[in-house]
Amino acid sequence: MGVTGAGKSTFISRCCPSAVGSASDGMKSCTQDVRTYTFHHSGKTIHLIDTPGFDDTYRTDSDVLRDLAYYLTSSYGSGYKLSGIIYLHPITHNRLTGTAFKNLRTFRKLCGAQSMSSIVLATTMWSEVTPEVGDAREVELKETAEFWGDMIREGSTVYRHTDDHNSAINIISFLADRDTKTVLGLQAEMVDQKRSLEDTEAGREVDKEMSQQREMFEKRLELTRQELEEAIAAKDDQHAREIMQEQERFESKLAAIQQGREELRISMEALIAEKEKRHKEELAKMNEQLETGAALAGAAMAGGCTVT
Ligand SMILES: Nc1nc2c(ncn2[C@@H]2O[C@H](COP(=O)(O)OP(=O)(O)OP(=O)(O)O)[C@@H](O)[C@H]2O)c(=O)[nH]1
Ligand SMILES: [Mg+2]
Repeated sequence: MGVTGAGKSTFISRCCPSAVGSASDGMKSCTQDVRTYTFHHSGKTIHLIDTPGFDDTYRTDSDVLRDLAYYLTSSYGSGYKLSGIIYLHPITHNRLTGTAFKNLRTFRKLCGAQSMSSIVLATTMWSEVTPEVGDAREVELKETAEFWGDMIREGSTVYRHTDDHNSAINIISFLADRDTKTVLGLQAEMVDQKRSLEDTEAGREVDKEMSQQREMFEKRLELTRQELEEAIAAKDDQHAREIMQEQERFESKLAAIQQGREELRISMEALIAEKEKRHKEELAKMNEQLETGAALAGAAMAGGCTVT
């Protein structure tokens, strides 16, 4: 997981080069869906799950959370648990910006306290900064409580990913060798406690962010109403038209926020029913890969990678 452009898809391609999917080329997000990549390493079958980041260019946070929730609850409901979660952060970001910070907050809520020791916090893009700058930023990330400080205290492990195969495999080996499975907070909340997405910690966080956005747009809209009255009184038609166009933009933002908040009101069953067909196909492929993996594991196969 990690913000758009953090290097998630590239990390996966470093683990299994034959899985080179599309990587994003700047600020626009590239990975739109949760996807699984399977490869074999040291006699183990590894499934890497690529995810879109929050604050995605094309989708609302609630839409991204729904996708993650669907994948996480349907796989856990079918008996699959995660060995770990890798959170990537580009060291080129000189501070945790609003987006990165929001992403991290939702990520922590989604994982829950019980999964902190199964998290690897890895920095990417080291070739893009001088060692001094990179070192200083890494120290800031590690020592600031609300960045990575608290998570490290609760058991998360920090790695530098230097954009090559060995560095990616080191992280995979660390998690695979722990031989520990974890249940994320969101999985326990939705599957075991039967809560709807809006009643999970991550759902509440996303809802809170959206509610703040709504307030901001409502305030802006209110200001334009006064401006419009003044423009009409001054018979300034051109300005009045511009204000009305701005109002339309704010109203459509507000409608999208409202829809996003409503979309959080969904249970695990409804999420799964909605995507039942895709769910069945994915599980069938996963089982097929597990069977093939079990057959290949004895031969200590390395390299081959499949994508679902
Ligand atoms: N220098 C350098 N470039 C990287 C590294 N990781 C990724 N990139 C580049 O950064 C860009 C974004 O990488 P992606 O792997 O698509 O990022 P992502 O996290 O999957 O992005 P989304 O799918 O949008 O969420 C691509 O052009 C990559 O080639 C890295 O460690 N170092
Ligand atoms: Mg991607």
